[in-house]
Amino acid sequence: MQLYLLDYGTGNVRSVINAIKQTGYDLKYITHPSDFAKADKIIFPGVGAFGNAMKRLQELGLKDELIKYIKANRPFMGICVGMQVLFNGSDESDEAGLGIINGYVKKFKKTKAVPHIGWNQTTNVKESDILGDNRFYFVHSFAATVTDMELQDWCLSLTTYGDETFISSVCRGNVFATQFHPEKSGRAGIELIKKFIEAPLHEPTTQTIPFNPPKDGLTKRIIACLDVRSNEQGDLVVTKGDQYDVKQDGNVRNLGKPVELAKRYFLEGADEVTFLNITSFRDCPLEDTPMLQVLKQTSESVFVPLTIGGGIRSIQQPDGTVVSALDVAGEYFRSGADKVSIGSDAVYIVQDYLKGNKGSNTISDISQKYGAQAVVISVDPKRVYVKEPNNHTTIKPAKKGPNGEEYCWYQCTVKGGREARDVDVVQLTSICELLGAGEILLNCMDHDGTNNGYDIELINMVKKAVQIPVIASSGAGKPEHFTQVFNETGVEAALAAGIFHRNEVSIQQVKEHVARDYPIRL
Ligand code: 1PR
Repeated sequence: MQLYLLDYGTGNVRSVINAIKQTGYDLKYITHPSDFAKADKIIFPGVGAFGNAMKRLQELGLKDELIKYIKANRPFMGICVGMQVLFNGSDESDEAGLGIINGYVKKFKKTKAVPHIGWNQTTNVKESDILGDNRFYFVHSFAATVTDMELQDWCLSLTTYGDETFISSVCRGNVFATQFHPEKSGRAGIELIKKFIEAPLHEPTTQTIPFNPPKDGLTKRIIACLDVRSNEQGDLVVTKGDQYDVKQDGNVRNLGKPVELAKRYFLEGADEVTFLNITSFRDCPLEDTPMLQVLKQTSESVFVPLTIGGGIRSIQQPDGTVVSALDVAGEYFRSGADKVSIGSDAVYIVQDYLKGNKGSNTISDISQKYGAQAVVISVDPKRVYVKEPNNHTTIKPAKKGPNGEEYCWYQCTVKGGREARDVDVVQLTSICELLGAGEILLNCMDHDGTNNGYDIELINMVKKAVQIPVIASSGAGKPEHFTQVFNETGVEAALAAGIFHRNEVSIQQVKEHVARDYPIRL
């Protein structure tokens, strides 16, 4: 059996390759239209945006052969955009799809946070050897709904997000595709890929189970964060600051090795892992960036989404050439990142935007090429107390300032909190959303490393300002803090670092506590 992977050269396909390797099977790559004839099975991991995927298939001369291959009912598995392109088209682009399924992919209504990011439940509407009801990792803003008989014929499972039920997988004969990412869905996902590889050939099947919309099963996400930098001995270590100060007695705190810790958190049930390169403002040639190696190694054994932050900006190489931020991000995606997080550059972009410069920028560029879901904005705000409301979004906090100030606003910083800018969190996050960001990672310099709980007032302010998912960060000290932040702010995810690194609280303990009130992947 010869398995082929159809890679059209954008986004993170490393994870799919690693997931296939994990099943014990080998793969080859479709690089030429003649390769289709040699393939027994094809996996098409569509990553990025719909229009870009279709354009690349056309440019590589693969589109027509792919259509012929699928219409001949030869074994095919599409993933995410690899499923969406089977349809006639999508709200995301004017490019036509492959036209295999006579239906259309639509944008989610903004009655809930969009993109839909996280672990949600699939419910089968057909008997299937390949897919049972299970929880898988989704990340998308567009989806197909069951609108007519043709789609019912294709629909294998349904999933509900908020007020919308959409098709989470399709199957007809030997053509199978998922809206979710099996390669990012832990053990359940690896098993699914293995089943596709080992499945015997099938004839088209018909619907057997009634179409009842399932309940929304989206879980709250618990994310482990690793701040990474070199220590005095030159070793790359996971460190952790108190209010961003990572040194103790003059030395960088060393809490472990990045790849080993990430693996530990995956095995302990983290829903995602985030790496932040906290000394990224120092210049370093792109090929020497140590985080690229960390990602490559981590993605070999960690099958949940990986975010990389720190240094997503243009880089001047030693020979004077400049690598654009878009190309830097591309290098991270190819090394195994599913999302990149932009910190300092997001503040500079918003400052420019406020001055009236609304031209192209890193956020829109990455979003257009790789999809909004791949662009996270990491915010490093500091609370500033004032006597009177000023021109920034100001609140009256529960506790007054040190000099009896009744108001405060949250000022954005750059370079890991080293410099403050005249931009507040509401300006930053709402403008970044407008420019194409898909998620906010909301740190808080005042609460970082304190173990006193999240800054609920800050998080509420940002949550109200944007429609995209928000990850609460900084200050978690016990499982109750996670439940509290979900209850009091409605955020989609909560991140912690210190308590996990110091083994004070386990991811399992956090999840068991949150599971009392919310769906959670245990
Ligand atoms: O500006 O795009 O190069 O990105 C730099 C990235 O590095 C930003 O995401 C910034 O948040 C991060 N960073 C820079 N310096 C530090 C530092 O600590 N000295 N990390 C730093 C700060 C805090 C979180 C931490 C949470 C949870 N990030 O990483 O994990 O606060 O901690 P806790 O649970 O222990 O309280 P760019």
